Amino acid sequence: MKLNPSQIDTLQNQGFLVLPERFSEEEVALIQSQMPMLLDDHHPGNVIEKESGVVRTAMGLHLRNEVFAQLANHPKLIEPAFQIRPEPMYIQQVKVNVKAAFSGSIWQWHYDFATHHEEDGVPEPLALNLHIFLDDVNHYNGPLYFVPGSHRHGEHGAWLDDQTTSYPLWIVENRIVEKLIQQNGIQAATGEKGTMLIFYDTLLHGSPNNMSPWDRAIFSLILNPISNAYQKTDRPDYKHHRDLTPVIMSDPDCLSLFLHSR
Ligand SMILES: O=C(O)CCC(=O)C(=O)O
Repeated sequence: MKLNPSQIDTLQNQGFLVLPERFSEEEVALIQSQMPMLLDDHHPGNVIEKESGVVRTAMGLHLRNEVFAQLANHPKLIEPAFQIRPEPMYIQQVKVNVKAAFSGSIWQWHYDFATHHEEDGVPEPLALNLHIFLDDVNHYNGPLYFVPGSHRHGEHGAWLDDQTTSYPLWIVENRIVEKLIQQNGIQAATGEKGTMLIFYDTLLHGSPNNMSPWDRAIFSLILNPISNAYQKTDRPDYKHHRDLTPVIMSDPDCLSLFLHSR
């Protein structure tokens, strides 16, 4: 489950890495099967879309559900994370960005560190974002757009947009985005369900509305070195968990128990 040298190279050069067929169909089906009850449970970690009223993102999931508790320690996610950052890390955030058919809305151009730094006082851009596609992601159902190599430009200048969507986000001005895209291009991260994505904290990214008839749910785990922990606790725990217990890698079969009991 380790990354090979060429995958590490790609990650370092592009700032992101796509790993197809990382999770099996059965594992994805198990994860997906947990979603209806989580989306229905009126938890404050469920953030509702401004326009449509459907859930935009469901957060704090490892504390709300046993399958997600196991998934957040899964070696397919954790082993490459330790390869990239060989030091104790804590679970900063665990969510599913739902982006439902016809109604899931935009994530503006941003890089995650702006929010982590401004809102939570994280000192350095060392957090890793680890995704799993829970649906097939194509060019039409709101894939993430990345600007390859933009993580090497450091911080891009950001401001807090609490108007465009229901989720306040530190975003990057269009003129800076334009310059970076002219220099580096733009790439959509697409792939079949079960695909994994890893990206760095200063990588410029965003995603468009989902106007298609296809749902596009993506699981996201953010890990941050304990030595680089938050210094502010203004946001709720589900947006940046306070628990600094080091994440440990669970058994590769950690989801099997649930698979066999279905
Ligand atoms: O789910 C998406 O489309 C984008 C999410 C994102 O950019 C983020 O969580 O930082």
